[in-house]
Amino acid sequence: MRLYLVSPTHYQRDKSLVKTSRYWTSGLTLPTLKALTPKDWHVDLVDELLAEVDLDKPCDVVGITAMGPQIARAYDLADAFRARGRKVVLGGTWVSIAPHERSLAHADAIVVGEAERVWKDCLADLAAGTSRGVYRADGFGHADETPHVDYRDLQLVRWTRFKLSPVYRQYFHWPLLFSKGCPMPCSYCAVQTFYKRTYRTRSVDRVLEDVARIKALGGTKLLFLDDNPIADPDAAKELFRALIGQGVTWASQCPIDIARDPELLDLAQRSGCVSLSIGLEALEPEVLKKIAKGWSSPARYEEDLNRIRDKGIQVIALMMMGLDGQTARSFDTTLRFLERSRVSLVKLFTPAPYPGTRFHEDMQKAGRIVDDDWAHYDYGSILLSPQGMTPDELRAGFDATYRDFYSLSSIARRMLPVPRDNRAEHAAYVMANLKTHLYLRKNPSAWGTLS
Ligand code: B12
Ligand code: SF4
Repeated sequence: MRLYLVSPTHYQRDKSLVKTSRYWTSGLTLPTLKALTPKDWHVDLVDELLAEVDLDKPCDVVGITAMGPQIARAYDLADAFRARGRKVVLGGTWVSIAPHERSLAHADAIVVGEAERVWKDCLADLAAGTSRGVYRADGFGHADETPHVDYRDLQLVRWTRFKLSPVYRQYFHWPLLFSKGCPMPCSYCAVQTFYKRTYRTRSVDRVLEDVARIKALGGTKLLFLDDNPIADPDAAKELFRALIGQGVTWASQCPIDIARDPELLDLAQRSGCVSLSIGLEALEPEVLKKIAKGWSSPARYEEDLNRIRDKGIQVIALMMMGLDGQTARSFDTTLRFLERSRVSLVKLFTPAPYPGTRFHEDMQKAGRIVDDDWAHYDYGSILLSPQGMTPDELRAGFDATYRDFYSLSSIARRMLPVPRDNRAEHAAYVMANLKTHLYLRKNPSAWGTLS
């Protein structure tokens, strides 16, 4: 039997597809699904961000993953494959937490939750010409049940460039997982919804095996795909101690709490942490409370970010604009805060009511969702009617904050003087700032594709 695993890209407003010729990392979804597939299946993989999906690929089953706005493209691809007589399975975060009937209209089966415990049954049924429709993974097994992937299956690595170009070797980050899920309650978050606020860590030995596999391919720059690698601080400390001396550097998403445990932050730095993406979201406590993120205590943000920066760790701040309680003045306050805190990069998000989250439920009840087209659930489309500003003010403030943050004067304010430690990493972030500056000058509303 033949299986074709597809990660779609997403549509731009003119219906063209977002494409790129290189990307700085690669998800683990498709390689993991391949590793979970019985060995008598032949498996092909494709990531549409970089390559073309072959609708006429000879295969029996097509498995399609989807996150965020990819879902619209995933449905179109599913329809196209089914029109050609292929059996289609949809799975992933969006499919799992959004209303299932919407996905079932485009697929022979959907997998809800992690594939680990249901994928083999689903494939066996489809091979036998039957389907239960919804294959629901009940509960979550130990995180070590997630198989090792074959890193040669990563779809977004440019192998020849990796071999030949030292610049590309600095650029590409090798993905791995330490933990799965998050116990925190942020109401807008698809991760805690998908994992039902559970949290599990893989054993340190399993992670070190992945590190060894990556190093064997010549990789030393790691990206933990975790959403919250420090939710169990003792487990995180054990991992960080084990990474010291491995000769790797790493980046991850991480809550701000890492700055509030000196031992944890110190170990993170010593184990090779060079950059953290931190969901700060908003600076006003009452705004954060409304999205169940009051625990993040924004009054401490500046001090926290100083501590992280003092360790030579770059900060990528993730901020939401247009939340209830924010006004047109919030753009300026946010920009000044980001500059004072000398944040290396920022990603702005308009609030996105992902179907299945509590935030979606709240906004739907309040009749505030103004755009129900899932193709628009990207970083910056206006999906909700804002309370403290008009939609035009939100659009203008959002675009201006991006433009001003990546202006040359702001880059100088944030990135100079050059720190004593991790100078190569710092130089890479200066370059990333300059490239974003040029990109935004050519494409002022390019927030949908900034990542
Ligand atoms: C890597 C990543 C990316 C990379 C992907 C690069 C690539 N193409 O390879 C980049 C940076 C491009 C990216 C972009 C975006 N991402 Co993203 N991303 C991730 C991340 C960090 C890891 C994904 C991963 O590899 N996980 C490891 C694998 C093993 O887990 P998994 O994907 O969940 O797969 C398991 C199950 O879900 C299931 N499964 C998944 N797919 C399928 C398919 C089938 C057929 C089956 C049977 C099972 C199945 O089985 C798997 C094994 O258990 C996740 C966070 C996370 N915790 O997963 C977010 C995440 C998936 N991204 C998300 C989002 C929203 C986005 C963006 C919209 C931007 C944004 N606002 O963050 C964009 C949209 C991309 C686009 N082009 O349209 C959300 C999804 C929310 C939702 N409701 O869909 C997540 C959960 C992050 C979050 N904090 O909310 N992302
Ligand atoms: S801390 Fe991050 S991953 Fe955890 S629930 Fe909040 S937003 Fe989601």
